[in-house]
Amino acid sequence: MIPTNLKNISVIGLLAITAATTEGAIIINFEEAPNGSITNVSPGAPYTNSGFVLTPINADAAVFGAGSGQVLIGDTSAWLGFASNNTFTLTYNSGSFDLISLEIGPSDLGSGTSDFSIVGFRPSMPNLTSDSLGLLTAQNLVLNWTGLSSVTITAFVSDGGIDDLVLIPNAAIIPEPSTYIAMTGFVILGVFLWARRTKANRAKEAKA
Ligand SMILES: [Ca+2]
Ligand SMILES: [Ca+2]
Repeated sequence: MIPTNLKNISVIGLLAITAATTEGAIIINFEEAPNGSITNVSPGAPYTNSGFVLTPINADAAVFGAGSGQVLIGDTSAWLGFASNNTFTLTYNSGSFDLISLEIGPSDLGSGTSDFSIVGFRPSMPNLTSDSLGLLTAQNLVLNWTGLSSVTITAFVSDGGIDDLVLIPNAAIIPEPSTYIAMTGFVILGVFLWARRTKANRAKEAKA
């Protein structure tokens, strides 16, 4: 049986690691767009937020505020919509980034169903790809892609939209594997000290 103290130490260690990996995430949900607004997004006027830039290849795109009359099907909040085959490129202006997840879906400006192709580019590493076919409603796509230099997002078949991008800029202070090793070492040291103290106490009790 694992002593209760030992269990607690392990749980604290795990919590510290979990908190570190989600720290510094940027969520782009387009909710800064005024209600009812439609703001064109084009190659010369890309969408920017917190150092992230979303640039389309043509002007068939817009940020739609809630209540604009157009929706990402299945989601009535503000969103970014674009015509089919209008590829968006996502970059971060201070280095690489991680794309944890995003919402994708068909736009009600189209025929109501769309395919998505998302490609992640990493320096000196193979590209990452994710294809989602026949989307009828918005869905959250978890990617957990790390170390990206850029990502392209394209809707095919019919108009599409995105929302709720969860991103981690790599310029932020994020623990590297060596930090985890150091943290694990710290936990092991704690367990060792606890075990030694328990042993010493037992020895004292035995003598008493
Ligand atoms: Ca939104
Ligand atoms: Ca949403």
